[in-house]
Amino acid sequence: MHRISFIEAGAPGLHIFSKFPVARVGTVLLSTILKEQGYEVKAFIEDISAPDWTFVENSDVVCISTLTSTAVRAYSIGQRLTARGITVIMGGAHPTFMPEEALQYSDFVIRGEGDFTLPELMNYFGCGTPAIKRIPGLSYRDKTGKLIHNPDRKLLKEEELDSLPIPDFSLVHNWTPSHLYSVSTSRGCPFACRFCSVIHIFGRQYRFKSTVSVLKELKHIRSVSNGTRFFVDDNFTANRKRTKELLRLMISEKLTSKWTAQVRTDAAVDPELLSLLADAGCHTVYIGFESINPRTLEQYNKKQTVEDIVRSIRALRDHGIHIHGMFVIGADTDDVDVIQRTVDFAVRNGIDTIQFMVLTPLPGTPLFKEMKESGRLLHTDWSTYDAHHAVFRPSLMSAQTLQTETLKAMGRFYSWKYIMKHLARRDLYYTGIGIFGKRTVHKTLKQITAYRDKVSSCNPDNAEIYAE
Ligand code: B12
Ligand code: SF4
Repeated sequence: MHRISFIEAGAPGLHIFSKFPVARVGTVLLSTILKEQGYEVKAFIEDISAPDWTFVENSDVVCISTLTSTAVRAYSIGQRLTARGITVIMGGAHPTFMPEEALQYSDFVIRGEGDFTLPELMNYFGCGTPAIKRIPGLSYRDKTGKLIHNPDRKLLKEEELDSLPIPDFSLVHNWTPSHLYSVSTSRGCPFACRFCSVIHIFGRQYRFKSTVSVLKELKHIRSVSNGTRFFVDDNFTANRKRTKELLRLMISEKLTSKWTAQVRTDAAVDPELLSLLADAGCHTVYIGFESINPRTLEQYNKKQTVEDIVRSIRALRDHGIHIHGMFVIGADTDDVDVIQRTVDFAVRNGIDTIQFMVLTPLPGTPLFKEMKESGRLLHTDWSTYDAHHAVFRPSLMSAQTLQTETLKAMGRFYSWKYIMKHLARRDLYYTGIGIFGKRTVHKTLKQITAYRDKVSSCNPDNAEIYAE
């Protein structure tokens, strides 16, 4: 077992980031861990470029990382490769919650964090130790074909996160230094939003890497690229004291070229933090605003108010930090009017870019359990669980209305006015996003009839439910 391919299965359709593909850290990190163990490894991120199938088909082991929306693609690759006798291992957000389904298309599933489980499995392949039943987090079939789920693996400790290698992006096929660099400085989240699967994979406690090891990674990236960095942490400013320390070090080490990060609205209550973010090169923050409907914020268990949202927008803008606002539409408390008011809100408050997502019950979340148990899921064609399709029966409108109106609202935001405004300022970045946003909406809207047919082919009753 010497040659390994790592594949991040591609997105089923367009989304607002399609033009700027971002690798998930897991793909590159796990590839690096295996390379450091002496394997010949190549990573293929389908959203960046098509895999080199000759290399893949001549690999001893193929690892596949998949989300729910990419699972259909991952399964088709897995099926093709297992049929050729290649050992296939799957991991990531979807197989973690659906290991039995994923094992129909693979030989092994690694649930949760794979940083130690994967090397242990590779050791087992090489020398039979540790015994397979002693590898936590592993699901597989035994010799009799029985499905075995070993106990969960404990989440990595902070010192273990620090011991992981710096992800080597040169392993990524067709990688260029101008691509976005994903950097993870923490894992986990103490909140419990009902639609989110993060805490069910990474736990409810923030686990931070030390500022020393983050700084080392940032210096390494600077030595190989001038590309933008994206801190993929679910909340980059979770521990303000620690973030400030990191930002000060970034400033003193002149690691201030453009970067972006995900934060919550509470980052904006601290003016010192905002100044440091701006001085350290933070160009844009991605914030889950989720809703402008107070009842929906409560339903989502978001633990933030509309006032928090408005205040954070003002404070961030005052510090010259751009905002990518993410909204999730379709709660039982949302009617069509909320969709219209959300786009008005985004325009009025000067949010730079937005993403309107249709509420999507993802396996592993309380929302999924609830929708499944109450028979509200229209189907489980995972390729449409991409937040651009309505896959459940909403309370206050039809599924078709939810889907089309959410897309149209996004189209109203990325309007000709938006595009011309940025063009007049010679801001090609936002002009490009405007054009791409508009095109994404247009293309996705055109596919609605095909989706309606697909939905009704799963169950004839769905046709009525979808459009009722
Ligand atoms: C960066 C990011 C993005 C980027 C890049 C996405 C990409 N390349 O897919 C952007 C912004 C474009 C994006 C878009 C979307 N995203 Co996103 N994203 C993330 C985020 C914030 C970080 C990913 C990351 O690097 N994590 C850190 C590393 C360490 O974790 P990891 O990559 O998952 O890998 C670890 C384990 O999962 C495991 N593992 C992973 N793969 C494999 C494979 C093998 C073989 C093994 C053994 C182990 C293993 O081991 C790794 C190390 O411990 C996560 C949230 C999160 N905290 O992970 C959401 C997350 C992955 N996204 C999610 C979703 C829903 C989406 C969208 C569908 C909707 C949206 N929010 O826009 C789209 C779909 C994109 C697509 N690919 O089709 C969900 C997925 C849940 C699910 N069940 O599918 C997540 C978990 C967030 C959430 N709220 O639940 N996303
Ligand atoms: S949506 Fe964000 S804040 Fe809420 S649980 Fe998920 S990661 Fe945490």
